[in-house]
Order: sequence, then C-alpha cells, then structure tokens
Amino acid sequence: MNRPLTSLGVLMAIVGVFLFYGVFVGFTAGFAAMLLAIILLPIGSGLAFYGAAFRGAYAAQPKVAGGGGGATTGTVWAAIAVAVVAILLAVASLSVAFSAQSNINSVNTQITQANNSIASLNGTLATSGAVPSTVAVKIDWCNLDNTGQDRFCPNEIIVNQGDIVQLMFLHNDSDVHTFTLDTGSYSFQINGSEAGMHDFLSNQNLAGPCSNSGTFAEESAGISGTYCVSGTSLLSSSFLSSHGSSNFKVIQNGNPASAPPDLEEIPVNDMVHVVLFNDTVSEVWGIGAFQATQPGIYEFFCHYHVSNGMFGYLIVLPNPYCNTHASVCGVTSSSG
Ligand SMILES: [Cu+2]
Repeated sequence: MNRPLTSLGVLMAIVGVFLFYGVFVGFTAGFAAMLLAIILLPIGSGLAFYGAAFRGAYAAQPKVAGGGGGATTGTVWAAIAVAVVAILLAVASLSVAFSAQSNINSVNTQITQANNSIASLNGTLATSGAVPSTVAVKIDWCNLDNTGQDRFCPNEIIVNQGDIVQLMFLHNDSDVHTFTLDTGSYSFQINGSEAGMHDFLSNQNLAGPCSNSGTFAEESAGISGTYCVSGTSLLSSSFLSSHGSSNFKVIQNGNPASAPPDLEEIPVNDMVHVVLFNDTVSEVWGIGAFQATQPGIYEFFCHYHVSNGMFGYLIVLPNPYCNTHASVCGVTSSSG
C-alpha cells in the first residue's frame, strides 16, 4: 500500500465531497466550488483507489532482487476508471443541483415580482382612497326589538369620509322623534314633530311643529328650535345642486312613509313633511343632507327617547383621498 498516496487521495475526495455537498445545500454555491468539487472528487477517488490497490499489486508481484514491486497496468487503468466514473457522477449530480437551483431562482423571481405588484397595489389604494360620492340613507323609527322601546332602524350609517349623506328620517308614531347628530364637528337634525304629537319628556302634547321644547343645548350648536331641519352641517341647496345631489339618490315613492309606491325623485329640500289621515297626523318624514367631513364614530340620537335607547352611530371611514383633496371632502383647517 502506498500510504501517503492513499491518504492524499482520501483527503482530496473528502474535500471534494464537502464542496459537492456545499454546492447542493448552497453554502459553497458558485462556479469555483463546483469546478473544485469536480476536480477533487474523481482525482481523490482515483488516487485513493490506486494507493490502496498498490499494496495488493505489490503483494501479488513476485519478489525480484533489487526490485520494490509496484502496480500492474491493470491497476492503473482500474484507478483511472474509478476516477472517470467519479467525474461522470459528479457532473451529473451537479447538473441536477444547478438545474434545481435554476428552477428555485425562477420561482423566487416570480414571487418577488408578485410581491412588488401587491405592494404597488396596496400603495395605490393607501394613497388614493375613494372619490367621495352621494349616499342616500333612509332611517325609520321602529320598536321591534325585545325591549319594545323606540329605536332607529337601521341604527348604523357607514360612509366614506367626504361622502355627501342624504338622510331621510321618517316615523308614523304618535310620539315625537328626532334624528339628531350633534357630536364631533357634526351638527344636524331632522325634527319630526308636529302639533298634537306627544312629548315623551314632558308628557304633554306639542302645541306647534319643530319643537325641541326650547330646553336642549343642541340649539346653541346650530340646531334650531324653530326649523324642522337644521344644524350647521346642513348643506345648502346650492351646494347640493352643484354636486348633483339635489334629489334623493334612490327613487322613492311620493310619500316615503306610505304604500303603495308611487316612484319619483324626491328633492332634498330640508323640510319635514306631515301626512294627515282623518285630520290626524299619521306619518312624518323629513329630509336633509350633510357631508361626512370628519372620520370617526359619532352617535346620533332622538332627543326624546335617547334614554330609552333610541340612538345609533354614524361611522365615517378615513379616506386617504381627503388628504390630497381636502376641499372636495369638506375638510377645513378649523375642523382638522
Ligand atoms: Cu324618539
């Protein structure tokens, strides 16, 4: 055995295998490592085989005086064959490894491109938002829940910041009800009252229309004790006209509180309409509009029955569009 040659061959083969493994796993990825693996592994294998076979060949040789013995020609060719086989295996394996790596790289590239597209879309949505629109909302008085108490139906209004909210509030109760929004920067009221209707708070019948009983702080915020539809947030007819919002966006029956339907466009005229039946108030409905200028959650309520649970929420979703189009959204410096 040629021990130094065998040791060198084994060492080279081990280093080649290490590099080979490294190329597969990725921590020695690169052309130089691949080349070195291809060189070291077969040469090391061949040398190790040759060195190991040298002993057998030496032992098989007849002793010749003065001669040291050596490898036969067959042993040399066998070592070369081992090296060639190692070369073929290494090249084939590395080509598979690089082919797989190529596919992984391709998939990674596609994932990166998809992520970039998603980020771009998110960025567009986050910075552009929604162009404000006109939203028609109809809210009824009702007492359908388990308490049997007065409620708003529905009791939530969800809009985007900047939207123009056309609000129709109606009831056919003998008690007076209001839709009052007087929180945050909002001041808006539809007062569905009429002479002869019952005031829950005073337990008296009203002497005239549009009454807030003259005792509510809301009146100092712009909500009127005289006008049935009022508040500093109430949009003017000229504003509505310039925004194409003069008529309720959803075609209604002529008297929204009654059937059968007689569909027509109803003007948003800041009025409360009283419907009589046999000289008695049977239905009251009012209509007006405000702009959802400030995002957030704001309570609206009925003056008379808020303590009974007649309240709901205006939910104004923040709209990035309003960051760059403040005037369109009605955002003023004083209101933030
Ligand atoms: Cu009420």
